[in-house]
Amino acid sequence: MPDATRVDYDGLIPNNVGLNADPRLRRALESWHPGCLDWWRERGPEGFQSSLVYLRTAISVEPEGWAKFGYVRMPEYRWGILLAPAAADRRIPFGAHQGEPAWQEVPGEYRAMLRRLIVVQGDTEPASVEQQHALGRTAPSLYDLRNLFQVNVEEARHLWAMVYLLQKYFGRDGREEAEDLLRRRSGTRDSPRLLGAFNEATPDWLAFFMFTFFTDRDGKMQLHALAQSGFDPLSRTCRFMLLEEAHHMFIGQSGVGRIIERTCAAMRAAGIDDPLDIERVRALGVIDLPTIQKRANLHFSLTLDLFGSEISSNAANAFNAGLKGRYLEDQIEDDHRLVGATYPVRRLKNRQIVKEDVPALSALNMRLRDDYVADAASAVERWWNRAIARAGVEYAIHLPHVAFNRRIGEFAAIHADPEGNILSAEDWQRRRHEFLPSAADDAFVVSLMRPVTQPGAFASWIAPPPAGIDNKPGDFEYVKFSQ
Ligand code: BYC
Repeated sequence: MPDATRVDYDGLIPNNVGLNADPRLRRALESWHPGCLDWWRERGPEGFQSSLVYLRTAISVEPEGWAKFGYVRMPEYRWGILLAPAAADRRIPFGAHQGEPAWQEVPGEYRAMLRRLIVVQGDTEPASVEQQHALGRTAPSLYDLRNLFQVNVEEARHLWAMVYLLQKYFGRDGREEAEDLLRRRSGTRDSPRLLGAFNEATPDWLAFFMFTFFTDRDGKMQLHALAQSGFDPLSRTCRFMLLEEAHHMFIGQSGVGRIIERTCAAMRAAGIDDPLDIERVRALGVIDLPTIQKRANLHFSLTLDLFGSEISSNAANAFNAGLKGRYLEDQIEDDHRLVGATYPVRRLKNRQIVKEDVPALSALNMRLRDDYVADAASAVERWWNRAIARAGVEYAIHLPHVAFNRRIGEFAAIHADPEGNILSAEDWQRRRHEFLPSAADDAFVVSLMRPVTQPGAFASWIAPPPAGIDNKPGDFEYVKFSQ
């Protein structure tokens, strides 16, 4: 087995998986690479391809010092294949095979299920880059522009990570799936991305920050669940990806936090006490808090759909097979097989939302979703509501009920308000823009999106960050445009 702590940085593809000793795999990856670059040029960031961007690149798999910072042209970014070091004598932590040695090769009986999980995960990575394609044109600062590009190159690296697994472990059909990952396109009718939220538009920077707050947080939960996998290469890949994911959520929580901070400061300076006095707040060139709440409602509900249905035999099978575990499975104290266990799930019964105990195995999507909701709710308090309270404004952002605005699962059949009260179709149509952004709300946000490209300057609607990336000073030139 190659020494996983040593990263080979000399070849075309930096890696710690011993690519040099595996010519068949190296050829497969090298022949996929040009198509990936074509995809990047076509659907990656629009413009800026020859700009120098101050980016973080993963260079090691040691927790200390795993990345370096420096100016890079994005197409020259070193998209490496990096797996967290193997744990000695790792065992399958859950399911019917619990306690057996972790698989180093694909278990034949679970091949299709495993491939599906890897393909779904892989599909989200290029999808998010496509969704964010045009945002560089309207960045509110060079700092934010650099953060967008950092997210984009790392999502592309995560695509590489899943393509590595497909090409190394799934032969010809893995190679075909790898091609398909470059063929599908977010938001298209003929060849959409696999999961709903990854076909939605990201039309402005508030949407980008909400996406990295809510949807990247789903990424965190799903990667944690896959990091528990008994298929060791998947586990190690996801463990390393989680290192990068943390920064993406930071960008989301601090991004919205900075918007809130700016709004509240402008309201205070103008003597506006009522956050619902939307017209006056908007006239200050900042985003009113109720619009931020509506955007949070939208992105939260779209993201809840990514957890699948309330009752899922797919999730039960993946757990039983030892392929996908629970969040922090290795810290849970139970039998890790869930024999006879139950879990309380909110369900729709006779048009009422009720809690019902169901077999825990079939409720695994909901358990992960509950962990997600708790994580998101605490981040809302910490990053957003504290900023509002600090400014002395009376308002709080709340996460809506899980039945609100759903397309997947039982609640797709009903309409509910953010408190979880069921609404008739007429009431929903009449009131939906109390809860979700209207075309006018969106048009207002888009009207604020003007590029700010002077080092150290920020758009009117967002506060500067308290600290720079890699401790750089406030006027650091994070992106140097091509001449
Ligand atoms: N849209 O049994 P069910 C990230 C399908 S984000 C469309 O309830 P299951 C990132 C489902 O495929 C994390 N279809 O669902 C973030 C199934 O179809 P089949 C991504 C959907 O399978 C930001 C059928 O409905 N990773 O990394 O238990 C930027 C019945 O479904 C949807 C993963 O998701 C939907 N929303 O759970 C960049 C982890 N939901 O198979 C990156 C891997 C369900 O019967 N994926 N369906 O034809 C999984 O674990 C599971 O596939 C899901 C669904 C959790 C997504």
